Amino acid sequence: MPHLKCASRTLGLDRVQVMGILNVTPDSFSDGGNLYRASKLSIEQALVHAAGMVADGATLIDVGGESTRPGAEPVSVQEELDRVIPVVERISAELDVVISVDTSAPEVMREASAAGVGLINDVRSLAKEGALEAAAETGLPLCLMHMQGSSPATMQLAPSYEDIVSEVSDFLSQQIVRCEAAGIPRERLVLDPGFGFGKTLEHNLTLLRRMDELNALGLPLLVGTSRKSMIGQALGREVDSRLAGSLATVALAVERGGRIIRVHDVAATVDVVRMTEAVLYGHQQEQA
Ligand code: HH2
Repeated sequence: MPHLKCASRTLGLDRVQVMGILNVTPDSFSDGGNLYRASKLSIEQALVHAAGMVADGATLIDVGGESTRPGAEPVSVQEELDRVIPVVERISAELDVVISVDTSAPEVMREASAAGVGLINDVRSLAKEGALEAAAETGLPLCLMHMQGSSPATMQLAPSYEDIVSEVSDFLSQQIVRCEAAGIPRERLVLDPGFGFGKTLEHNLTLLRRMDELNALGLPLLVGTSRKSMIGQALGREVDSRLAGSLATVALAVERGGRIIRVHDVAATVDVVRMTEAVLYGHQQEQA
């Protein structure tokens, strides 16, 4: 049975798992503007939000202290640590859930691992200096994601591909080789096509349509389309009106082999995932 050893917890991947997004950035947990620090109030808010997502069926909580939206300002490592670590410690102490940390910084990987994280999610696929070594040292599973361009600040300037699916696939297989060379076994890896990261609307739609081709890499796929601009552009919807569009992509992603679905709207996503699995595999299997 496919599974990930996430520190003290095991995450079974025979069923699709839902990862709830917990952004600890000033725009998501505002406590007075840009001078965000992990105040008692914001840690409490983060915990309540995480607990709600767990009650709704999330089995992973992805804690991120750096906004990776196109054009987002970079944050210092210290600021990221200040945002993320207290929240990870609190969730780890209070909730029965796998915590993942959405970071590219080696220092954050190390400290988050010590604070109770069970998975490292790096949108830059361990490209920052020292990240590969830090991730290897933690012994944790890793999510490797495709992004065209070296950073979220510039990735949307002029995305271009001959064949997006084979280019994403080639990139991800190179990352597997790189990890294995650094002593990280492939059983510890999760792959992500990186929806919205250096891709136009047509690129994103093609990638989802043909996502099943990435199963040839033989590793679990993580999919993050929730509320993204691909949905805004396809439907002409603002970010707070993208739930239905997001759910359509979830059903398609599950049908095409997605094993972990990263979302903001956990309850609705869990229903769509379970319903899609019931259609694909039958209700008996769905209840097992
Ligand atoms: N997308 C975002 C952040 N982290 N990690 C993975 N593995 N896959 C993704 O698609 C992914 C990710 C997008 O982040 P951002 O635009 O900051 O918004 P939010 O975190 O609210 O989704």
